[in-house]
Amino acid sequence: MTGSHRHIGRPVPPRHHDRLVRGHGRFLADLRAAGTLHAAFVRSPSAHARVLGFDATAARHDPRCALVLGPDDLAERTAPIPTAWRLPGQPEDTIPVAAHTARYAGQPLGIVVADTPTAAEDLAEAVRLDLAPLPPVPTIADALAEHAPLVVPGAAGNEAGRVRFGSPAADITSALARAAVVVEREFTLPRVNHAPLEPRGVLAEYDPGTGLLTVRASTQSPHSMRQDLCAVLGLRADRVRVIAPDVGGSFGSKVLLYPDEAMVCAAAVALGAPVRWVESRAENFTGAYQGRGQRTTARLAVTGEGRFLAFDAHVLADLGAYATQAGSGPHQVTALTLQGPYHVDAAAATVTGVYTTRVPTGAYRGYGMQEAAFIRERLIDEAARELGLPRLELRLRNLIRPEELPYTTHTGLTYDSGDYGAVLRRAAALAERPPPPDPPWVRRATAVVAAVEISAFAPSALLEAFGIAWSGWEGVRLRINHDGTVTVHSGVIAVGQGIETSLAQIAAEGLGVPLDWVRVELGDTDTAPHSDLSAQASRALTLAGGALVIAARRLADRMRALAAAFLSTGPERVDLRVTAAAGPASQDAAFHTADGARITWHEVAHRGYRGWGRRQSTDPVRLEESVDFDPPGLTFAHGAHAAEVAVDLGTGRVTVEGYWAVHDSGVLVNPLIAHGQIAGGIVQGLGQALTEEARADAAADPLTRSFREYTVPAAQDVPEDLVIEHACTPSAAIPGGFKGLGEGGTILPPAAVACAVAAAVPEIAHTLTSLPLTPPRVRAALRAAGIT
Ligand code: SMO
Repeated sequence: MTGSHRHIGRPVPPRHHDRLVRGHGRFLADLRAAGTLHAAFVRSPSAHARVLGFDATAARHDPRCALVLGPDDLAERTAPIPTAWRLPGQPEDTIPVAAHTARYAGQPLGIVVADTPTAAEDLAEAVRLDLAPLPPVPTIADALAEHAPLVVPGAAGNEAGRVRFGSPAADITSALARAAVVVEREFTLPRVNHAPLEPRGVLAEYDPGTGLLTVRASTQSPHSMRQDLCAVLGLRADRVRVIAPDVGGSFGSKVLLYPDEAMVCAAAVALGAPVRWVESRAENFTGAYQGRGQRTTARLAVTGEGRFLAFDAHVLADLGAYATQAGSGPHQVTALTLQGPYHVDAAAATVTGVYTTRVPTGAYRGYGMQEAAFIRERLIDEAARELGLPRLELRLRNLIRPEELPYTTHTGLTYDSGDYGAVLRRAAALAERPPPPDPPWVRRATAVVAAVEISAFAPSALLEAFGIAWSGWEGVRLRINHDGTVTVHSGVIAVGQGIETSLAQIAAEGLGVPLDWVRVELGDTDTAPHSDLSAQASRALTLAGGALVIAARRLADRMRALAAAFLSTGPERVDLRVTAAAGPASQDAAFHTADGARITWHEVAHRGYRGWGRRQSTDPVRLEESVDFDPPGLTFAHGAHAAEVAVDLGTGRVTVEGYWAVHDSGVLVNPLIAHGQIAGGIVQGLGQALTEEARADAAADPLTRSFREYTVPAAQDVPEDLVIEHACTPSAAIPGGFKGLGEGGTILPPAAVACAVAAAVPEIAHTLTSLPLTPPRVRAALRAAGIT
């Protein structure tokens, strides 16, 4: 029973499933503290206005009211939220908590605290705002128009800085000159809402006696929230504790500290009482940062034989009213990953950040890579059409071959491992099936697309090179307790992805103990190792998991050495075996020698704790290991997706009838979790392909404020044939060989669906450059092409 991989690779049901299904989850709205007061916000009804007055007299005189903080009060109590990732030339590097000018509809201008949530909302509505209107700047085009109103007062314009990655301009020019065909298109990737099942929320408790602020928040990143709270509230790090309870989805929307979250904490400090806020769905649609939002001009140059010569793009990024810590980040990643899995003589992209008077944008699952894949794969299809080459053939001709890895792209990314061609061919083969008989008004086709995914977002040196003020390393603390049970602490957190189960599997595997002896504790800055990025960027499993592999190996060796000493033999002569046992612990683990001597795992731990080691040497026996892991470089997962679509020529409705995905995510720790992650990502990506768009009107007022106007995929929208396969090339950079897979599923669906629609209806292919492919948009294209 000592064979390797008893736990890694097993489809163990995720631990949180049973707990959540039975109603034992503890989400923000489930948390109560004695004497909790409730917060509501005074939000700007207008996208752009100066706040001349904030009159809370009526609210303050109401007996239900505990506190009101308006812009002036907040200015006294808070500093702005710092920005960690800036564009060169960006005029601002903070977001105010105290705003005297509203720059987007829904921006929080003040907070009201009362004894019930309803009272807080009533009193917030009773605050009288005196607003002097300023002209709205709803779109990128409006922002860049001549004499456009300024979003940032005193700035030179609405450009929020600019950066360029990739080949020198001369290389692009010479590649273009050699091209037989140059395809150039403008792409529009609209803003989208993350729509997590659980909106945001904060419960802040301040103890005036100890000066300790304890914040429970539906966040993706407790440590960076603590850092930002310290900066905003002027508090010491040792007096601020941030805890993430169960988090019901985040997808990038809970990465950063928001002004309204900071206001809840400021109110708790002011009152010396617990203050809670649970975001409403409407607030989430208007006040939570959005994803994507880009207009990109891009071109692909190819030879007559279909060899790629150049990718070249200019990304205009709609950052919204402020450049958040992750505002330009996704768009920079679009520029960095445009080349994808292909050979090309030159590749370059410029990113220009643009301020508009809409809610800021930031991270969203797929982080700029979905945008890059859509642009690249559509360009390739358009080039294939112009050259008269089969689309799959054109891709296969240009894919980077496995023997060329490691391969460094023009933007300096070094792809480590995988077989891009094998994965693409497999996806194409899976999708092959005879078409059903369709009525004459239906056109049907399949497309196959490919992408490389940045995972294991680190090392710290790389983040520094990109000007990101965050570290990339991840730490774990692994402890064998006195009774032999195991506790893992990590700074990454669970957001529903199952990381607590995967980490338990890695620890159990490395130590050689039963899985249920391992407990994983996450999400508390008081006990977790430091983590800047935590559960973002497909990195939790690779980095915390990699650290855990190292820690478990060290502790396993130490336990073995101890056991051997107790048995008066050498470590190479003892063998750890897990056996069935009677009693509550259904399994037992013991070290055995060939001649029948044995000592249980529990006893080794117990005697180790009793100080046995001290009698042998001056070092105490330490059954705890802390490992900080900063990998040598990025690890790249990759995948290919095939979509079969049916296009109704009458209605313009696109139905995804089949979907096949092949991913190389390295060594899979838990195939069930891997499947769930990728399937969930695919469905989320299909929503962005077909229905999702966070719209606003000409006054920059949000038009999508609920699930009535903003349609996410429901169960009946998931293709009946949704097939996921894995090719597992272990990562050489990550102990354990893991690669990321949290975002992979989301990256390719818009590209796959749009390319399949282009194949089904080539007459409208050139128009398929904007998402989502809603029936009105497709119908308009069909009509313009004279098809309906
Ligand atoms: S978009 Mo993510 O939370 O890296």
